Amino acid sequence: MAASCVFCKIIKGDIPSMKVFESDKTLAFLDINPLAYGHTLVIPKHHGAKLTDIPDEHLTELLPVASRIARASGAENFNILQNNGRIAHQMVDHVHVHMIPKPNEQEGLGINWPQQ
Ligand code: D5M
Repeated sequence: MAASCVFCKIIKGDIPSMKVFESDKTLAFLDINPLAYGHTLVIPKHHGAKLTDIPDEHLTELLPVASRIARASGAENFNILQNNGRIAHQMVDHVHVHMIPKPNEQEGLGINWPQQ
């Protein structure tokens, strides 16, 4: 845990979030500034800024959880994105995997999220 980290505060419950999944080492919640409806972040509870800062055992659930969320939401088209460092557009210094649905215009949202 890092005292000043916004995602550590979400893990502790000090900042509210729309949680999608939680286990002992992983948390997923809706992105506060979504690029698409259902945009979700999957994070390790172990604090580290970049992927290379996190021990392997804390990374094992990230992609399976992102995959499960994409499947459960019904998103047929989606991007998985993980930024490291400012030049790579990382704004929050706690590792996070983005799951960003890509709605099919002809099918509306194409996903099954409840209204926020
Ligand atoms: O993406 C960082 C992402 O984190 C960006 O899409 C906004 C999101 N964010 C920032 N603060 C919050 C809170 N409090 N709740 C939910 N989502 C949040 P990056 O890859 O670092 O550019």
